[in-house]
Amino acid sequence: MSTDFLNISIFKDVVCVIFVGMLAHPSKCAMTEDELKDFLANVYEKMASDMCTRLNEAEWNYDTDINNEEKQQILLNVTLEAAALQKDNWQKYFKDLNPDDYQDEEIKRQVKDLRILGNAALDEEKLSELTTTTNSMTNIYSTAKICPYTNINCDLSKDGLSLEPGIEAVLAKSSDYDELAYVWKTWRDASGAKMRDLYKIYVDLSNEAAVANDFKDKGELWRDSYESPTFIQDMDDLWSQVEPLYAELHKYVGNKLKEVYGDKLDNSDGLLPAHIFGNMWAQEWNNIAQLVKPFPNASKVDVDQALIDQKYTVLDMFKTSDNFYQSMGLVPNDICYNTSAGAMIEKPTDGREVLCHASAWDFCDGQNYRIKMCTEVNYEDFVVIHHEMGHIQYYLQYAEQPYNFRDGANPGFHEAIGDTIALSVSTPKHLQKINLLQDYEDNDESSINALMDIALQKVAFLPFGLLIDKWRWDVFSGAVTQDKWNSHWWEYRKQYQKLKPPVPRADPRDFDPGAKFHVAGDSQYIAYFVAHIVQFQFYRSLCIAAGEYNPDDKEVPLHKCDFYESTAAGEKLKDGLSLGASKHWSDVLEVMTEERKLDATALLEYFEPLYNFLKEQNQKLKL
Ligand code: X8Z
Ligand code: ZN
Repeated sequence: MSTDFLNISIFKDVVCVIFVGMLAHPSKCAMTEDELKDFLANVYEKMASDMCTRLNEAEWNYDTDINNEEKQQILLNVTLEAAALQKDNWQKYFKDLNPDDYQDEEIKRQVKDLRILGNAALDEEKLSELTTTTNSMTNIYSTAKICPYTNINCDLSKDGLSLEPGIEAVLAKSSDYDELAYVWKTWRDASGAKMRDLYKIYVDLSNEAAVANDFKDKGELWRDSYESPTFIQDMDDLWSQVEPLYAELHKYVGNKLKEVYGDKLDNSDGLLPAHIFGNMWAQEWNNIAQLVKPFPNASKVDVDQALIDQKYTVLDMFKTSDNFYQSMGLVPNDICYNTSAGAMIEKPTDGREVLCHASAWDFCDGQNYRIKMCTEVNYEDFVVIHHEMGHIQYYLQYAEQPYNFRDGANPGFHEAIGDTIALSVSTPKHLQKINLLQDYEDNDESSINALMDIALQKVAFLPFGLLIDKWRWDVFSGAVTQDKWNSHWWEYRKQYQKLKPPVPRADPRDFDPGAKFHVAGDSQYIAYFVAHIVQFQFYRSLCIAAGEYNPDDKEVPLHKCDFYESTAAGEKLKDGLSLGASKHWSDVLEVMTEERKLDATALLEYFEPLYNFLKEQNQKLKL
């Protein structure tokens, strides 16, 4: 979590008049290059960092005790205080700055950033309403509970299941078609449907803030962080590259699920019901791996069992992940999972309601970094730990950058780092090294099984990663009106994921997008789509650096590379991460991969053996 989450950055309230004597146009209060450099380094840096620390502390305290009204009030107060200060200083010093007036590339980049006020552009009353609205949606999402299938008229306060771990566990483990449909529907009734009216307030106020920042709407403001005038087209082009692979996976998995569910499952329209993929949003399908395994008799990866057998604790999983990062010569991550230093790595049992969705925090003081996660001992969470550790490693690597550059090269880079590491960790080769996989025989069949496991996470995710923000861009721009919000959502679910709802949906009763954390929580999502593409570019490059992959030697496929203990790979990663946001992401990508564009070729290279297998199998189905 950084202050961008609140769209606020803060600097010291210095008095403009101190610069006036030196300025050519004192009325505008613009600073010369030297003055601005001096101001940013010696005044703004500390002030912005201190306020960022205060905001993160207030946010942390609230997120880890969300029914505490006092903490909610403190968060609101700090948010308003920060915004008022930011706005005041923006009016005095930054609003008239023009990047073209400066020579130094880094100063130009900082000026571009400083000119954006974000939500602080709203007056106090409206900012207060927007903050309260977003907090209320997050609160609804985090405290929503449903009755168990076996006791549908339960007393929610006593027997209600929350998303983590209760509801997610049902989704992951049950293959009772009707139970899954019940859980799928009741979760949406308890979460999304309850925030539809709040979402309208949120959209209107967010748009108002965006317009005050000279953007057409909030979607355009969000897309600005990707610094690409063709961003929407870029995303569509990436989707075109990967869609054929997704289509084969969808077809193969659909046929396997048909074998499991028989007549209950009607896929005659080419669409599959969204509730049988082991995940509330069908965004990752790894929990149904056992149902769709291509070669059930070949060796398979069952890390869940190994973790249990070896009596792993949550802390052990964090230490194992940290060990991987350190093996590459990266900075130890131990502070972020140290509960005495404030981290929350398990769901509290003291009655507090917390926001369980995993996150990694930078407290902007160069000392405090924390993970907040309701971790369970299973392979899925082991992978999420690596994801969160990637955020922390990024924070640590760019800690020496100025405040404005302590950020990802773009939001997708931030989401990709831990996933890149997890790609290496998830290879059977590595899992054997750390003893989480035994009796594994490496052959063509087990390789396809292993690759399928990764495809169920990564390929299955792609259309979901794209469609959430496609939908929000349409909402923010007004291309879809409130009376069609939910049906528009399902048009995209059908078009991209080829999924349909298991029970009828209707506007205005239902609001299914709100049943997803990032929609309720005002967190942009296209970053994950970008991350799912670029992590394969990173992975391929690190594999080459580690001497684990040679693109000209087809004998050793990309998906078998493990760069554990490779300091050469570690150096490559450091070179990119330490730049933070100081350069355009194309430049950072070049440092890390020698490529300048987002491109799915590395992803396709990685999955090539599986793609060929799926095409061949699906072809047989037709005959
Ligand atoms: O939200 C997350 C991370 C925290 S940044 C756990 N992810 C997305 C999600 O859960 O929907 C990681 C993958 C996609
Ligand atoms: Zn993340």
